[in-house]
Amino acid sequence: MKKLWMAALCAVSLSHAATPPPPTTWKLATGYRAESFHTQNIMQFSRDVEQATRGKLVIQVHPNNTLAKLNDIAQAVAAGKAEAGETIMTSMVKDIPIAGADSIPFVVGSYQDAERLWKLQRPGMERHLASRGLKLLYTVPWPPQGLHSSKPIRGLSDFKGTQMRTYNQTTQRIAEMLGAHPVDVPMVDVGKALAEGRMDNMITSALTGVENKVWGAIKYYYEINAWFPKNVVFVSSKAFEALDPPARAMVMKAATDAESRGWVASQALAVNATEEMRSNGVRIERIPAELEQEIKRMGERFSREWVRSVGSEANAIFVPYYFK
Ligand code: PCA
Repeated sequence: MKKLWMAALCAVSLSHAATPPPPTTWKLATGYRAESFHTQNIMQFSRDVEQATRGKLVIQVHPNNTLAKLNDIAQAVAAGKAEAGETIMTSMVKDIPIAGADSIPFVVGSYQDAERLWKLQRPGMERHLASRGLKLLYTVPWPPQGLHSSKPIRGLSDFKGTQMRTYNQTTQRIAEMLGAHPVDVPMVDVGKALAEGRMDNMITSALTGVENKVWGAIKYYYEINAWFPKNVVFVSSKAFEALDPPARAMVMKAATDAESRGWVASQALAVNATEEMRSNGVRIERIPAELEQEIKRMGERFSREWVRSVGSEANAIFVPYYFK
């Protein structure tokens, strides 16, 4: 009898020893839809982390502004409302001016240049995020930003008085320079804003056009390749440091993989999205050469304003970008 009891006790304590501790769970907030390629990439990142840590770290993705609004995500993570987040880097420019370096018109004209710029921008971004209690994990660019319009654009006067959709300070300033009225519309509401007649044109990727099926109202798309903005994924330093060193290394490895995967996906989608716009009846055209010159001059004015207002940190990025 005594033996039986002993055996039963051993079995109980063994089963206790075999029960793994509950996983650490991170909530990751993003302002984009679950189907967006950025979010899909985050979901793969989350699966990779879960697999590498054997289920010890679970990252739950909360898409579509449900946990925090796109522009508030960095603050929400810093304040501990979520452990991790993704936002478009330019949403941080008020706090971290160099976050805007990737949205200066006509600086970057290709993915290669975008990558070069990111290498120069990354150390400063890491430092600024760290001082706000955030650890940068990775970035992925949106496809190049083009001009979508309901009417053909032949000259600067075609922008005058139009409702131009904006998504950050850069696009707002550009709308002002063009003499249009800026209308702030989150990416996920673009279809609705078009249907309600609240906007006539916008500068964003063809991919965002496709995701929002803009072809009911948008009839023209001009591939002006204005800039390549990036989304950035980060975690609270506190949550990151609470992991043991092997788990931290696994998160960083998964982040590096997510960055490479995302850059490749963005490039492939850029081509497909323009074709999809075309096959839905949107005319893909070139803007007249003279207008292109005028818009580029505006871009230069914008960069001058930007470098002047940001100062030495801007020079630290652009001097090597242009001269090395
Ligand atoms: N789509 C996002 C940001 C850049 C892009 O291509 C948007 O339009 O809000």
